Amino acid sequence: MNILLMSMPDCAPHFNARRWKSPNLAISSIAGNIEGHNVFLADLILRRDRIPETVRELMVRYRPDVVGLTAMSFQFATARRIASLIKSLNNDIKTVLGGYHATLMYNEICTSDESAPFDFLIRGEGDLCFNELLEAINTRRTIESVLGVSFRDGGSFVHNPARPLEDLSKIKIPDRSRRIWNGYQYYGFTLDIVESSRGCVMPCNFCSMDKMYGKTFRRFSVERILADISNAKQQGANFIVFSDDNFTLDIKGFESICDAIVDAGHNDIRYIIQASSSGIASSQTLVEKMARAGFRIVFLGIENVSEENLRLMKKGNIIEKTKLAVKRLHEQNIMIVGGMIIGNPNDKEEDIARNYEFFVDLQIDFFADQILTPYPKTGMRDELLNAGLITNIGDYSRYNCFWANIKTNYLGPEDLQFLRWKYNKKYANYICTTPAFIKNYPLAYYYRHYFRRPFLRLKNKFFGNNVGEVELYKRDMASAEAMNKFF
Ligand code: B12
Repeated sequence: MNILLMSMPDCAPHFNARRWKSPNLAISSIAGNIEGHNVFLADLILRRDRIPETVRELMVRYRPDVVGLTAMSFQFATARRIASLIKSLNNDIKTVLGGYHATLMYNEICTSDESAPFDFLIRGEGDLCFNELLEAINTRRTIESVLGVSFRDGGSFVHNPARPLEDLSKIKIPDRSRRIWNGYQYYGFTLDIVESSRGCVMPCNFCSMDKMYGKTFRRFSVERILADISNAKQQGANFIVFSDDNFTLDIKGFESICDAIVDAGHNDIRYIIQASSSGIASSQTLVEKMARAGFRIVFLGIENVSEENLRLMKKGNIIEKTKLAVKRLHEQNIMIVGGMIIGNPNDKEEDIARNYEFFVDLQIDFFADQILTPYPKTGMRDELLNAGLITNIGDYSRYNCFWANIKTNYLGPEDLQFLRWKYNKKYANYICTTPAFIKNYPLAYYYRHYFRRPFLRLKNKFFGNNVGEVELYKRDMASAEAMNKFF
């Protein structure tokens, strides 16, 4: 059979869709584990400007018998539109939805019109499950025997029992050679994704991960991780994002990976990881090894400067650990993307401002300033629902941490939206001026500081149509609103 796997084109507005074009690891991993079929991978982020036309062309060119779609919650509406388009072109093509939204919301999807364009949903890990589903479609086994699948039976869906977590040693490395387009990038580098582990045991209640893996942690073997890096490099990658939710859950394991990367000579490229402040703060040796292995950017879950807010997120008081983690990373010239969550129940404007000031005091290199989002099935959603603080309950297309879907006890959703914009703008000129940034990217710094910014200032002075703050805000929101309109 011909199998086409697609990831969605939707991009969160605070991601620069022109500079950050990431392949999707889920579909590459599933492709690596399909046996005996022709597989094609389409990351639609690479064709954002002409989605309906592209989908039509894909149907003609690859003639798929089965199409698999992956979607996070904010991408689900697009996945439905694309699946509907496919069905309208050829109703015999089988459509399969997988990923976080399908896993968390299968019951709600399957008991509403939202399921109309889908034949199957896969809940949980799909690497081996999808291949079993293909066997069932080919009548080599019964559909009832495929754990983790929901399928149509007459007018309604049947949900097979949940699939136990996979034995990671059985999952082959992703097949990146099946990608049909080039152009993956991160600010001029060629980007790819590799995973070293699955799962997280931390208690943070805003995160969806434990609904995929439970509170568990499994590591791939070092040999498999090296083979995966090597494969990504062969496909041209020179910047790799590790998909692990928290790289520092197993410090000794992480140190071994750093050593193995150096021994294998894979420290000739750059790596980005996500990590917790507590993990990074716990070992000086680890941070030194990370620097040697090529780890250049750490997405650090700082989240907030307020002890009360950290407690509500079930993070514990990590402020001192954050300071130590930042110091250690910067000593090694590793840059930090600081995760910041604003819009906690008791936030006023001054609390939001304090977070930005805290980030500047710490010389955090890039801000990932996000509005608290009540993701489906999270503990945080239940708490906010009970407190009557969720203002958008059902339109998940806005659940990407950019849009305010909540209010606080003092600020409405419009206030929150505006304040995020206001403080993000206030510090826009600070970004890319930190010592770690200058050491990593001196040319980019000098270009921006001595050429681009003065040029833009002059351009604004002579040709800018001097609009006020409110007008500027409205323009920015309108362009964010338009970003994911594909149909
Ligand atoms: C890496 C990552 C990113 C990367 C890259 C994303 C990409 N292009 O793939 C970056 C940093 C860009 C990113 C950004 C965001 N992310 Co993110 N991300 C992750 C992370 C850490 C790993 C995803 C991954 O690659 N896992 C490895 C693969 C193999 O696993 P998988 O994707 O789960 O796929 C498996 C199954 O889900 C299933 N499956 C998935 N799809 C399909 C499809 C089919 C057909 C089948 C059969 C099976 C199947 O099978 C796969 C193999 O087992 C997850 C958390 C986590 N650890 O899972 C969050 C996560 C997916 N992200 C999340 C979010 C919210 C975002 C942002 C919106 C956050 C933000 N505002 O900044 C942005 C949006 C980005 C955008 N597109 O604009 C949420 C999604 C929650 C939800 N309910 O939708 C997660 C779960 C994190 C969380 N805290 O809860 N992310």
